[in-house]
Amino acid sequence: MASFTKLLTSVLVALLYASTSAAVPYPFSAKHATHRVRTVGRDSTKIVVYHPESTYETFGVEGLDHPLAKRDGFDLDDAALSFVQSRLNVGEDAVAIRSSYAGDVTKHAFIKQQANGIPFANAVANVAFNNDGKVVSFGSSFVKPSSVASQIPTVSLADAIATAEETLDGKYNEWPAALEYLVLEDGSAALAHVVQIQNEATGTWVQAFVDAHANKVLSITDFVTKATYRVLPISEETILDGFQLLTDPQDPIASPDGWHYDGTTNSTTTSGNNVVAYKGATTATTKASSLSPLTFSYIQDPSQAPSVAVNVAAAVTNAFYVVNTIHDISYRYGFTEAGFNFQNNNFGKGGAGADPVTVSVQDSAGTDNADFSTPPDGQSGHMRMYIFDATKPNRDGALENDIVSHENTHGITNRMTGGGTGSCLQTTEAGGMGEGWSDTMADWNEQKNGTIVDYVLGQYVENDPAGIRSHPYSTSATTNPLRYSSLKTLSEVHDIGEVWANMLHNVHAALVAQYGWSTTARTDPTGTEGNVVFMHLFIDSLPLQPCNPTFLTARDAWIQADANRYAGANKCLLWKTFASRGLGVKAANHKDDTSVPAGC
Ligand SMILES: *[C@@H]1O[C@H](CO)[C@@H](O)[C@H](O)[C@H]1NC(C)=O
Ligand SMILES: *[C@@H]1O[C@H](CO)[C@@H](O)[C@H](O)[C@H]1NC(C)=O
Ligand SMILES: [Ca+2]
Ligand SMILES: [Zn+2]
Repeated sequence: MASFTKLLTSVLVALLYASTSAAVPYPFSAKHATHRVRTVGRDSTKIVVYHPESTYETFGVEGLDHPLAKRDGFDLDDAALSFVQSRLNVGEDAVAIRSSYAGDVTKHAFIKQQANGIPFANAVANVAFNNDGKVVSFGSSFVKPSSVASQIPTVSLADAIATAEETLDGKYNEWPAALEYLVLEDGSAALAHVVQIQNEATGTWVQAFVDAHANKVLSITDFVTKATYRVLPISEETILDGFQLLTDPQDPIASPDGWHYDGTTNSTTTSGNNVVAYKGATTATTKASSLSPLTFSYIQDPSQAPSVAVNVAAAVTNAFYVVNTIHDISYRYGFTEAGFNFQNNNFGKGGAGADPVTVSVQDSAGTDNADFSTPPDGQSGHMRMYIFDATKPNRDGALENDIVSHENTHGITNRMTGGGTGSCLQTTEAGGMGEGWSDTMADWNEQKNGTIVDYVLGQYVENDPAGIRSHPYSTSATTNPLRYSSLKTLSEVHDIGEVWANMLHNVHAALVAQYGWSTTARTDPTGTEGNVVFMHLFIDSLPLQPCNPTFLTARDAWIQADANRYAGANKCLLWKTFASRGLGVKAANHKDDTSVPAGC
């Protein structure tokens, strides 16, 4: 008994420290789960973004009844609202649905806390149900604020916009403004005007929260995931994969009208329902045109600069192909219209349309980089690909499929986590995992057969066999020694992402070793092979996990995704693989644990 009491006390203390600011000594990484420091504007102002920590519970294969379970018929929104009210002991007026949808094995509702009829931006919840109507997981960052600001703004929207434009060095983009509560680190709830600010030249695209009583920028949601590529010494080796002319690569289920019909017209260029790819500033866009009816066959000439016409067309064509292909693959596994994907026309299948991915190839805003902006469902995702200048002639990021896949996957993870808001991978740890998932999608796509090999990203653009990450992704702990505890010393999101991507590389290898390899996994999600199982768990876990997940809650979401789709058949495989890299049952606060549940 005595030891039990002691354990409880130490757990409580750990939680307290984790949620207060100046607790010393505590690992430097303690704030990764709740904070992120953003540097904004001409004066490099630092804004500390705060998200209350999410609690996360999963309920295994059986699931849990919700209060309306006895009722005839199942209404997703009603069931979710009543569950959250009873679980958190809050009234009807404290909860509102943000979005909801049904996937093939789970139904998802995303909920916002509210007060005085005004929603909270950073106090949210998500509930998932299985097809028996049982609750399978529940994430929540709901708060009991110490004080709630008056719901009547004393600062006008116009003044708030002026402040946001000044602080963030951009322009209000006319997307409708909103009034929301924002929980601050001191426990109070501030009232904020929420406005989108953009700056094309600097690549800024943020949602700004301006205090509606004090007229100052309190926080931002950064829609842009930047790729700060590490430049490593140039070696002699060149990696040039051959081009192929593919005929009708579109998936007829995922893209029923092909890649060139946007719901109104058929294009003869690199534009269609899912993707619009072009080179140039937004003022003078150049798409690649088909040479004969829908034939885009431009032979890239590596001896010439990326800027010569044929190389531009080849790069635009390749980016268009890769982004459409990722659309089609992810669609098959659950990133559908209702699941907040990127399409102009949604064919009446739910979600908000008019948001195909726009891809700016050889964007003039920078070099040696790429980025992807993910605003909420209903606004286009935007990818910018740059030229890399490590070689002569320079190389084009749009010709390296893993870089395009990486960027595109930011759109998938930012949309699917948290119900289409684009706001739920904002803390340092969650942003780090965002980088990890993006590398993982490229890794999954480029494996060739049932022998999962070490994977290196970004070899072509840097002309370097070591690529742009610190280690290859590998099942060998010698080749890649990264573990959960590596987060104690890492603070840059790509570095954190490497830890997560390597764990997932190991999960992929373990599943393929167990179940073999499907050569049709990209278009057929019904297979039982390991690479199919892996992609299901990858996509399924995204809407299950809480807003701003940590390694711990994301791991739990994978294990619950397996309970939902495979009745937990891979529970021990998943635990063992995560535990082998320190993310075992008792892992916490970036301390490794290698234990697995009893029975594994
Ligand atoms: C668009 O192209 C497809 C395939 O070529 C064709 O079936 C369809 O009728 C066209 N639609 C319009 C509106 O031109
Ligand atoms: C499997 O793919 C790897 C590259 O990932 C290649 O080296 C190997 O030869 C392939 N094995 C077979 C049996 O095709
Ligand atoms: Ca959409
Ligand atoms: Zn990235």
